[in-house]
Amino acid sequence: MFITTSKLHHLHMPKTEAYNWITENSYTKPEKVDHIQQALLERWPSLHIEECDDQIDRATLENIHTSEYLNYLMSRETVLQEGEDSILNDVPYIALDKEPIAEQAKRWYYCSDTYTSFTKYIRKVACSSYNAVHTAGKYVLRNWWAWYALTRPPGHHAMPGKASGYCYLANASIFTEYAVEQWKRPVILDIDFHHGNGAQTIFYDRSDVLTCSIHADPARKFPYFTWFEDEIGVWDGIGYNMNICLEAWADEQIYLHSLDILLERVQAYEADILIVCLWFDTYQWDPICDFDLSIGSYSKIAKKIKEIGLPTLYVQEGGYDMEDIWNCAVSFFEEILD
Ligand code: SP5
Ligand code: ZN
Repeated sequence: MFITTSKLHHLHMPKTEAYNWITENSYTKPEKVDHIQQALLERWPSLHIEECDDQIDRATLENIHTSEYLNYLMSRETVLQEGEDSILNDVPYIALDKEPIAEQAKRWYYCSDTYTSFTKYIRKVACSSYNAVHTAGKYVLRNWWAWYALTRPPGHHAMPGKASGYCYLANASIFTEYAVEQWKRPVILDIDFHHGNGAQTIFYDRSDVLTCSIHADPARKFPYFTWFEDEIGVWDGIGYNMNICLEAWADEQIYLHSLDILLERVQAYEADILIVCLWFDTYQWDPICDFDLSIGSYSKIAKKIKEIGLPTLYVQEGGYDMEDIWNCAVSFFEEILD
């Protein structure tokens, strides 16, 4: 297995996020990916790591994102100060469907929550993160069996015109669209604790991409508004979106059983490339999530995914426990690399 990383991710270090009108330190720490990289290198010293910059074709992004949103991301570099994150400076508005002129109101048009901070170099950093996914993905298209995009920021909550849930560019979805252009038949399997609402929204009316997600029931957790089990797609997409929502304290047995159900659907779909939105916020000590998986659970999850036998791109999403996150990663990839 090989790894790509986003060279520029340290340029994005939001300080704060707000929740119930209370400010907390941001959970999206750069150390997260650094520690995982270090742990994987210690375990597999000859691991090949490719660092990616922000040189990515805008047309590739525009397959998924709106032009005005990409312009907004780009304009942060001139609007924001070094080290500034704007969450507390902006007054919350209910956004309507037209870009406001006032700078302090734009945030609510281009972002749907109070956790996701725009920072000065966010365009560069988000492009570098996507580039890591794109670079790894292109190897997988050539049938290399496993590449891991160890990137930051994540992507699976980003919408075509909005940032959300610490995500800015819909990394996995942008690459999936690229894979479809290359005549592939992809599946997105999202095993982050939170629902992969970006991919669901983007591919909801299509049958050329299967989207599957296991996540916390949105009746109690982010992204709250939709993404329940009865959402199975519309028009051509009916039957090509599958959600499994789990209750708090879902343990290994329940989780693996849910994964079996999704993987059965994946196999029936006869995909030729698997894109896994991966991460370890399903871990029992994650500070903002409530599932009950242990470090050893990740080997078992990896084993089931590997048994599908498809060339696989692993895309980094969430994961907020800073003590054990790299143990979870080593446990997962030990199985993949065996
Ligand atoms: C990629 C990803 O995992 N995004 C997750 C976004 C979840 N946002 C919800 C954050 C709420 C954190 N507040 C917890 C307060 C505990 N004191
Ligand atoms: Zn998550």
